[in-house]
Amino acid sequence: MPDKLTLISHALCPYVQRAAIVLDEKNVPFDRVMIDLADKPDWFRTASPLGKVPLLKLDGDRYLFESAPIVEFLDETEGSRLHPADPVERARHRAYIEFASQILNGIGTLYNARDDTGFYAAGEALRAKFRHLENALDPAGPFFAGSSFSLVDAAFAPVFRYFDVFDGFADLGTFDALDRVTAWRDSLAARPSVRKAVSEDYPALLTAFLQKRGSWMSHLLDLRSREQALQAAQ
Ligand SMILES: N[C@@H](CCC(=O)N[C@@H](CS)C(=O)NCC(=O)O)C(=O)O
Repeated sequence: MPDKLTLISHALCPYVQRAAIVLDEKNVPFDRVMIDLADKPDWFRTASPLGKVPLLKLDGDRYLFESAPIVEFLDETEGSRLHPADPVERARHRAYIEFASQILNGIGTLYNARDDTGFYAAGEALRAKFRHLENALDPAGPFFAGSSFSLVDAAFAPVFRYFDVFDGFADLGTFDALDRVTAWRDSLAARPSVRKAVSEDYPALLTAFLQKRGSWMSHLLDLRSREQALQAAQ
């Protein structure tokens, strides 16, 4: 293994967070290099065949790309295993990591929706996925598979982080009456590795990103800013 790993990152990327969480869970010290995805440097284009973060720099010119192989590599080479030993359970965990990626796509659909119809339809599609999760979770909690933190938890923590920001200005009701999912969300939010995966200004950075989408969500944020300005003037 190289002396120190480097995680090639972007401040808002949920897939980068997966790798950062796993590195921290395994107590692996690492450096971060931030990429401006609107102006990708040449070395990044060479190292990242898909032009995406995360990349994990091992040493010299050796990079790994794609979050799933990156976290599995870390799981195989560092500390105690976060993936289950049983092959069926492991396959199931991989499937739910993909499920988390599909939810991230749904979150993109939500924040890019141009009007209220598209926005609430995207919200309802997300809620249906969380309704499914309510029954897929180990009822004992606090994590996806019970007492042990797994790679599925590392994949879902960045999903829930979006809703921590959305909750400030949109009443989506995504988790209403989904008690297990809500408890899971709370447990993940309190986990030190999850807290450390982003910088303190993450909520402000995400809000600025959402404001610029020209979408229904941008409109809701605009309404909230106007309300706050009115209240401040009173
Ligand atoms: N399947 C990839 C998804 C990574 C991804 O979508 N990264 C985004 C940022 S969150 C990216 O780098 N986008 C830049 C681009 O597509 O140009 C993974 O799991 O690593």
